[in-house]
Amino acid sequence: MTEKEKAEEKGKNPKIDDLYMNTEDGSGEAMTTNQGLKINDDQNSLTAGERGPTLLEDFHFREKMTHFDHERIPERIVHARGAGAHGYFESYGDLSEFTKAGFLGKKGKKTPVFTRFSTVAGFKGSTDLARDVRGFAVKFYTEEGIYDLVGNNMPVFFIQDAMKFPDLIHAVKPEQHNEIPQAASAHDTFWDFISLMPESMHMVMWAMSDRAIPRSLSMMEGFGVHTYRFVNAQGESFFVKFHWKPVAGTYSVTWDEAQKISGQDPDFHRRDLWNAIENGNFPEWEFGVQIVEEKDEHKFDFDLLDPTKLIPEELVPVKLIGKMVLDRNPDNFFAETEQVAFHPGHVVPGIDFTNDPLLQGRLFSYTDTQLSRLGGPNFHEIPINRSIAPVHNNQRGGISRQTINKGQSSYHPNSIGGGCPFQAKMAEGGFTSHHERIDGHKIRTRSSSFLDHFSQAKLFFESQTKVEQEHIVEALRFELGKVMTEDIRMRMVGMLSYINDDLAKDVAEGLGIKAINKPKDPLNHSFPADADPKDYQPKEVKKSIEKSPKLSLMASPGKGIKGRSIAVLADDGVDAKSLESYKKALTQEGADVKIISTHSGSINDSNGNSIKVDHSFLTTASVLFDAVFVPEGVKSVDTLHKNPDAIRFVDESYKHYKFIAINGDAEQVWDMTYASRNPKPKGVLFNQDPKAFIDAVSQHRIWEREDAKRIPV
Ligand code: HDD
Repeated sequence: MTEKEKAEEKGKNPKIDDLYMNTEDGSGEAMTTNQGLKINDDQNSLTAGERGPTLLEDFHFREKMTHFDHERIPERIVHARGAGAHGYFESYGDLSEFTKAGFLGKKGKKTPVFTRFSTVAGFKGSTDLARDVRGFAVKFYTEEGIYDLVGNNMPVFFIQDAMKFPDLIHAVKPEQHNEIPQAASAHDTFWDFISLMPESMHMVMWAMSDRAIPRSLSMMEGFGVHTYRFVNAQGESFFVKFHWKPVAGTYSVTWDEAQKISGQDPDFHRRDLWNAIENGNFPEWEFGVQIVEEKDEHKFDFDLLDPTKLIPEELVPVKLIGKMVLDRNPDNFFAETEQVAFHPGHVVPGIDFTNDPLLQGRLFSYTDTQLSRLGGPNFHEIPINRSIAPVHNNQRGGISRQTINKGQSSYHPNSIGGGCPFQAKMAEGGFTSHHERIDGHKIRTRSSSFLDHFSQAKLFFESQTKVEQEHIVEALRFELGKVMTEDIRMRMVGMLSYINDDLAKDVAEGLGIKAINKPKDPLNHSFPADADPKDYQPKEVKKSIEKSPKLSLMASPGKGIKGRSIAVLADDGVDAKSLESYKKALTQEGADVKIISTHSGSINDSNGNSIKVDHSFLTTASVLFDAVFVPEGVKSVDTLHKNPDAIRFVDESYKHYKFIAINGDAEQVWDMTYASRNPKPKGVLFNQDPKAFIDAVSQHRIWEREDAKRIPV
């Protein structure tokens, strides 16, 4: 970004202005050492003679090499692979009845945010399309300090107590002896752990659903997971669950696509987010809350403190209270996306914690992990982590301290410094913890209200559409099929039978398991050594709701085709009118249209105009697009229909339930496909105007296409 562009951006987003203090731009400048000394030769080491050894004196070589040698920091133990963006949060209106949080205050109030999305299990260099939970972490730079909402794209979690987090992560990460497999839960140690952990069954249903393979980061929901607290100015508290609802709707890819995308473009999600922002198609989410009054804490058939449970939206509707827009890519991945440090314990007045044992453990872990990841206790001074609210306290020193604290005293109380920095009264914005009454014994145990492990797993599975249920079965067949230990597969199938008999039966069939053993006590292995296992076994409770349609991805469609990518297959001689009318209409609706041909460079249309080719069949694949259009044009069609890559492109799109538009003589291309054996193919639009295609693509996929699976590509 030039100085001029920077100047133009100034004042729009206070956090971006704050980052400029540390932003460097070398354009038009001389190269220097880190000490500011201008460099004359950055290519050759200082040597003794033309062919002689390098001299120790070469401070420039040593500085350059030393810095390079230390460029890396430890990657995050979980959520290592991620992508982030800047933006803002805008409040829809006054929420002071429930919370005194200023950023949720008056209508239209804007707060800068930085949001990082991530996969959980894979290493930093792994693929975006792993079957995995996605992290959804938002840092609000509020006037009252940093607020971090560190959530996921699924509203529940695998375990109920943070004590088990290291075990869960050791089980899911590549196995310790050979570091295989990368970014995948489909291996023995994960399913070994899960099969002994009935509390994970609800989350397993989510993780095996299409939620784990989103089409785009901007097409997934986000959840705070835990029940948090809102506190208003009168000190009254409310339980609250946080939601992010994508304006673009919730959509996924198929597992076959996900695996192919991982090879074709492991940066698929990261690129999609980057391009959307660069193209001005800013991803947006509405922010919602489910609020429960304190008096209603025990009115549900589950415990609000149990992070393996959600509150069905049919029981407590989501109230939309604001909107987040991501409108600016980072300038530097390492400085911003890699060094950003989130922590569920970063709260502002008006937001507080509950005693959810998973949340309580997280409150320790996040600061602790930054100490080794970011090298010490001053990571809050790293520009991306720096609060835009002023920071004053008596913390001093530590590695890489940036702040120059003035004055003689660094303790409280003091008289030398006039008692400053002073403690702020509540009325001045001083944070006070909610005055919750606590009365109990010091014990290590699990509340018996946490023991219903299957009801919501069942609710989730049974609330999915038929297609989604099929995908869950296929996912489990795949994952458990990769498990080598027979006993683990058997145990898992037995566990599934507690969720739904058909689910267990269908998975068993795929695994060639003839008889399902419904495991008996002890089904749960999480209990103290001296306890009676019987006290810890899952208990079924009476359900207050049989179905929750909102749990289906299909319940939240978006509108239009903004951000979709459409492939146009064309070659020399493509009909100018056919191509242009479609391209114009699709682009106007915000789609990203790419011309794909037999070679890179350019092609000539029927009017002799040169058209830039975005990709050849060699550099792209159907799995990277949402839909495909083949325009007419004698010569173009003649070339394409003889090209096996073009035919495969169309067949594969068909296999993945994508809409296909064929114009005029391009039917010859269609006729060469395997899919054309079906005389009445669903979702293939012959000679229709662009509007019909746009309406179709806005539905995302045509799941009713029964023969899609039969395509042998
Ligand atoms: Fe966590 C990172 C979300 C449970 C310990 N977590 C991390 C990130 C997200 C989440 C989105 C990445 C933040 C970023 O982009 O930098 N974690 C969750 C959710 C959880 C959860 C939604 C359950 C509701 N996490 C959890 C537990 C523990 C941790 C129970 C440990 C007690 N999580 C960590 C961590 C990480 C982390 C090890 C790794 C990097 C980091 O914190 O900064 O401390």
